[in-house]
Amino acid sequence: MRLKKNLNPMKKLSFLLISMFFIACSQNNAVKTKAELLEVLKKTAEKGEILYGHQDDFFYGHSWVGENGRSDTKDVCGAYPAVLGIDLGKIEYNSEFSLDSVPFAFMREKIIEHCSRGGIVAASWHVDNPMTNGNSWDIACDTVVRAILNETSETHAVFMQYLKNLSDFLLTLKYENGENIPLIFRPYHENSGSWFWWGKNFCTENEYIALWRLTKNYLDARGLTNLIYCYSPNLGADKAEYLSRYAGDDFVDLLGFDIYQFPQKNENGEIVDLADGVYIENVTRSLSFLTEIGKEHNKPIAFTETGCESIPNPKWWSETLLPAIENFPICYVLTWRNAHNRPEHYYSTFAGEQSADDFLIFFNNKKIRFLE
Ligand code: BMA
Repeated sequence: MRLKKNLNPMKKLSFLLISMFFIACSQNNAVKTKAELLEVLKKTAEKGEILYGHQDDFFYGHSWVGENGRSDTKDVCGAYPAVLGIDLGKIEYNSEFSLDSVPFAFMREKIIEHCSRGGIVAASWHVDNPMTNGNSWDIACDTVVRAILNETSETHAVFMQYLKNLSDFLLTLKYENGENIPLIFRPYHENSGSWFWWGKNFCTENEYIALWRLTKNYLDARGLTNLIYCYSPNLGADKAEYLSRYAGDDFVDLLGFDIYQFPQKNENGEIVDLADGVYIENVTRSLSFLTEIGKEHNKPIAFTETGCESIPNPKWWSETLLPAIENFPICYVLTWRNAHNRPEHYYSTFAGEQSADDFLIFFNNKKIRFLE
C-alpha cells in the first residue's frame, strides 16, 4: 500500500488504521470453524433464507474455461453464488486434474479465495472404483464395498491410499493464518440409486454405513475435524428408506437430497413433456419428510444437487425451482455444472441463455442469497 506523500504523520496513521480495520473486516467474513459453519447453515434456514450454489462455478462455464474471476452466475446477475460446489474425483490418485479437467491447484486457489470472502464450499467425490480401476459408474462388480471393508484385501489397501491422497489435498485447504477451512464434504452421494459402485444394489445397508464410518474415522485421525459430513441420497420414497443407510448422528452433520428434472422425449429426442409437475411433486414430497428428519435429528437440511439439463423452460427458476423449494427450511440449493465442452450439458444460466431474465427474478427474490 502506498500512502499519499502530502499527508501529515497523524493523517497517515489514521489512514493506516482505517485501512487495517477494513482489511480485518473483510477477513472476518470468513467462516472459521466447523461449528461456525454449522451455525451459519442453521441460521440461514431459521431466517427463511436459501443460499444459492452452483457446481464448478469458478472453474469454467458454458463457453469458457479457467478465466480468473469469471463465473456464469456473475455474468448474468453480477454476484457470485454463495455456495461453490466442487468435485474431488481423481484426487484419489493425487492427480493434477479432476475428473472434469479442473487443475487441483486452481481449485485450491479458488476455494481459499471464496471462503476468505465468506463463501461456502460443498465437495462431492466421484471416486474411482478401487477394485476395477474403473470410474464411479463402474458397477460391473457388486462386492466393492465389501472388499474395501476387508482389511486383508488388496482393494482395502488401494482404498486406504485413496483416502490418504484425498486427505493430503484437503489438508492443504487453509486460510492465510494456517487454519483449516471448514468445508461441506458429501461423499458416496445418490446411494439410494444404483449407478455408482456404492449404490443401493451393490452393498448392504451395514456395508454402506461401515464405508461412511471408515471414511470419517480416517479423516478425523488425519486431523480433518473441519468437515461437515453431508449425507445426500437420490430422490427418496420415504423416511425409512432415507434413514436406512444413515451412518448416525455422530457421523453426519447435514442432510441432503439430489433430485433432477427429466423431461420426456420422443424417439427424435424432442421434448414432449417438460415434467415440471413431476419434478415439483418429487421435490416437495422429499423435502417435506427431510424437514421432519432434520428436526428429529437436529440437523440442517439442504437441496444438494438439482437442475434440468439445458433448462428447456425459460421460466424454470421462477415457475419451477422457486415454488418447489421456497417453503422448506433448506440452507442451500445447488444446481449442477455448466460444462464447457458439452454444449447441452448445463444446469444453470449463463449470459445469453434463454432463462437468464428469469434467473434475475430468482436472484431478486429476497429469500435467495448470493455471496455478499
Ligand atoms: C455428472 C456429469 C459428468 C461429470 C460428473 C462429475 O453428473 O456432469 O459429466 O463428470 O457429474 O462432475
